Amino acid sequence: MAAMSTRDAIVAIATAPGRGAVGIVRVSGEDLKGLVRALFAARAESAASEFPLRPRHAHYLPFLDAAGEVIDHGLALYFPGPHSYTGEDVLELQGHGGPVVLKLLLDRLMALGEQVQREQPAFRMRLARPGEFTERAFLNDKLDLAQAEAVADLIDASTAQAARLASRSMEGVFSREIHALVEQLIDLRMLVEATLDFPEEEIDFLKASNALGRLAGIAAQLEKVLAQAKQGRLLRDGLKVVLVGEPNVGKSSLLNALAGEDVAIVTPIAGTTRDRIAQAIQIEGVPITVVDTAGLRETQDEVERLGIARTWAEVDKADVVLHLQDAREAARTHQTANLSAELLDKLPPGVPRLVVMNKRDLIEGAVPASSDDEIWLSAKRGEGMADLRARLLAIAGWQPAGESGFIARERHLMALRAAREHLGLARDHAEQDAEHLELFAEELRLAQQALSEITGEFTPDDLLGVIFSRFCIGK
Ligand SMILES: Nc1nc2c(ncn2[C@@H]2O[C@H](COP(=O)(O)OP(=O)(O)OP(=O)(O)O)[C@@H](O)[C@H]2O)c(=O)[nH]1
Ligand SMILES: [Mg+2]
Repeated sequence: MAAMSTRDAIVAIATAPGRGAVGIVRVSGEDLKGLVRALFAARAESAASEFPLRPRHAHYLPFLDAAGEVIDHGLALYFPGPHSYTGEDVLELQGHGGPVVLKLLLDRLMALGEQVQREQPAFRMRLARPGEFTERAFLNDKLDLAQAEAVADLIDASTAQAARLASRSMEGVFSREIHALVEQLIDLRMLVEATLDFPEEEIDFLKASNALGRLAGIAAQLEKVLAQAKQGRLLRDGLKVVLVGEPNVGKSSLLNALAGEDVAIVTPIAGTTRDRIAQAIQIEGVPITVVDTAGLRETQDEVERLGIARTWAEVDKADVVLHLQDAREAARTHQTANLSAELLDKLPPGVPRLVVMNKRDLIEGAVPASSDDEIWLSAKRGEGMADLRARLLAIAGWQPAGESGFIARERHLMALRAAREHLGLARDHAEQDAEHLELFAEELRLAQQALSEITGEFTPDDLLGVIFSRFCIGK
């Protein structure tokens, strides 16, 4: 088989698998005129060899198979390049959304592709890889990389807030922040490099041009972008919260309270939960996966032991661990349960742990006040739940940003942090003395390069491959 080329026309079913009211098959290629003519040959004949589809107009037409039988009736849309999603010619067929109909249409298009190839040997058509339409949009400068990623993030968004921020990134809000930083870096670099050509002036350069002041300004702006990017990353990836504790302390009850429905079985029998149960919830638009686990205790029961092993496996992947305890026990002994030591031992370093004193409705006398690392609540009655939600958001570092902000990925945070580091090194060189001007210039260049990775100007091909392969087919 010949290697996949970016010059091949590509085709895919663009709508989700399964049944739906409408299903879309999409084709993109440098020149699809032959394919469009072949598909609507009957219509072209009747209209005296006129091209069958007007650009960007919806045509209601029969889609015919090779024998001239109707596969479906639907809408055909033709977007000649470069005014299309991919920047190439794009053909979209919108038919009825059944898996069989769409497969028939897809097969028909592939067969027509071969027919066109016999007439125009340069033409080749194949099935699209995941994300390949968007990859072409990127390669044809329709979108930069941060925008292309935002397309996938919009599709994958699990809360309305995440979707809104993805949409803003897709419009270029994040990219513009990066461009603004890059432009300032370029200005400063030009100044430095001009000075490097006149070494006798180096000494005065830093002072005269206020290079350090400018650098500080760029660094401050970068901090703001980084802070927003962190919020964007949180909305994209969410937070994994794992509930652990001895049997019967109310972990499953707390999961149900957070989820607002009966997800997990609750009984007074210790050892009720055997397997982990994950439930997606949201708090103020931040997606959170809550994982209920088997209660931790010594046991001879094989099933329960396997469950407990899974509890520890979940703890390993947690962003936050909620350590549940029985409030009565704690109120009586005035100390948190001694399981903490073992838990602390097994916690991956740096994972925040929050003690949750559950069943506070059963304590006699006053309920102790919740603090930053200890929340007193009643999962059963819902008392104190607001404290827990607020605390989880605080641990996540969530700051409601209103309508501003943008979606971001870990990759972007890494690039921003790398840029910040290079700016710091640049400052160190400049502060030492003017002889370090070349090193200063080099760090500015590296900072710029790190930022450009976000928008894709300096992104290696294999990374692009990884990014686009995570898209869905047909996008
Ligand atoms: N009064 C009171 N009872 C509670 C509260 N939370 C849970 N319970 C009760 O405690 C018992 C155990 O609750 P679960 O949620 O099943 O406890 P668990 O920690 O999931 O237990 P395992 O799955 O066995 O590890 C049930 O009878 C619950 O109704 C609470 O806040 N107040
Ligand atoms: Mg349970």
